[in-house]
Amino acid sequence: MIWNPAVETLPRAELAALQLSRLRAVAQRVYDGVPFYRAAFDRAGVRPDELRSLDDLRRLPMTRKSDLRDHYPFGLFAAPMDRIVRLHASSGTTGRPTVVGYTRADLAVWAEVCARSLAASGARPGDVFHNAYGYGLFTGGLGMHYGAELMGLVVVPVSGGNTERQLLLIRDFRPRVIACTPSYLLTLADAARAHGLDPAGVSLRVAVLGAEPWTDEMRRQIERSLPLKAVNIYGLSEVIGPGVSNECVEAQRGSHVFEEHFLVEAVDPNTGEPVPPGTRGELVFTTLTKEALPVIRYRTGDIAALDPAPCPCGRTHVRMSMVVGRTDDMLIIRGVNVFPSQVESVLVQFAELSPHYQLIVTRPRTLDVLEARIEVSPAWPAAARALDPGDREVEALRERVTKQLRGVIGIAVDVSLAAPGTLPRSEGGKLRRVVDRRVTPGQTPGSH
Ligand code: DLL
Repeated sequence: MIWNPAVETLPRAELAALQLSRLRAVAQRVYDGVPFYRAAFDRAGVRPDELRSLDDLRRLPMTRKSDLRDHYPFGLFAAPMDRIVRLHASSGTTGRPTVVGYTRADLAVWAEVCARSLAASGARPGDVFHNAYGYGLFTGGLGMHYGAELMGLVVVPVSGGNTERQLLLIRDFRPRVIACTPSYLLTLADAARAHGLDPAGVSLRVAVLGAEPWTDEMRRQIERSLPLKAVNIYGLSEVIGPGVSNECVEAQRGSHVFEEHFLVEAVDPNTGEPVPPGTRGELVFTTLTKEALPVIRYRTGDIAALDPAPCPCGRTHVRMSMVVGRTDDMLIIRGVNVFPSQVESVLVQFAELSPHYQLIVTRPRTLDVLEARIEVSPAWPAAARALDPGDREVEALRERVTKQLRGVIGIAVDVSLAAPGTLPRSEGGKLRRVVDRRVTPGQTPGSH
């Protein structure tokens, strides 16, 4: 179902005209109201009234997460505090959180794009909606909440965590739609099985999954274990929260970016130059309507490809591929770029393995070592012997996985198998799958 057909199917030429007039307006607003942007525009030698076509976007300076952090907490706000009605914050990998603000109009836009996302995912008014994204400073819970209310869903604001209670509510309220991180949906599916619940009897038909990287392979795995469609929702706090883009359930070939609010580019992360359609690049967003915290050419660190081709669903808005990684969770191991999603794509090919894994990077002397700890599937007959290195079957599996990983990633990976249920699980939030224990001069070890 298309929630707002007039906008979502707007002919491209009209959409572009709307984008240009909004771009000019937002550029003027930040130039006049936010000293950081005025200085950045001046340094780049560009004035808002010089923006004559959408191509001129490229003349504008880029904004980074560090710029928000440097102006912590409210230094980039473009509206006075008496017009801000909500704050959210995302936990950075290090140090200060990134703080974002919303005016009433911003909240209305946000609810609209989340309603669109839910409708595009296959939710229908009257559906019970189990919202297991975290409520609080994280944008997932409240963002989806108001979008769901706007589109007329029956919202169960369960938030993250307390998996037992979630199962009880799913059994008794019989929601048709769930929203959570993909890793948490797997946690819920595991817990259901452990409680002897038959996944085939689950009422859920639509899962709106995002907030962390996942893959088409993982989607297939989810759709095999539960009788539902797993649909991608993408977003980030700095742009608005969830609802920057969403897959249409009709085609499921990329996520439509809600372009009359969010202008998107894909650029080469090294040069900042645009990459051609269909080529992976770093996504860069300019908000066209945000009042409290507009961002100009905000570098997300997310790597994905854009597809401007018309979509069979009728929506005209450009589609982005699944995010294949972040410029900053991209591990460089012995000079080779490694994305956790590559590891995931290998392990879902093995019926003996579960999708739960952890990557640990160390540097015992001078060379990086990548260790992949992978849980075996409880359904694998040899699962109980997973930790026995002398077991022939276990060792054979380990060798096959090692070989496959080497082929895909291009470097040797030290694989160890773990018993079912022993690796960290999502507690409703984002799961940290990478532990980087390398210490390089001037850098502190951290986890991504
Ligand atoms: O994660 C907003 C959100 C909430 C999106 C609920 C979807 C659902 P942040 O905490 O600011 O905001 O984190 C944003 O999460 O730059 C991506 O790296 C990652 N991310 C979000 N959605 C996806 C996705 C929310 N569908 C960061 N696939 C982004 C891959 C995603 N990565």
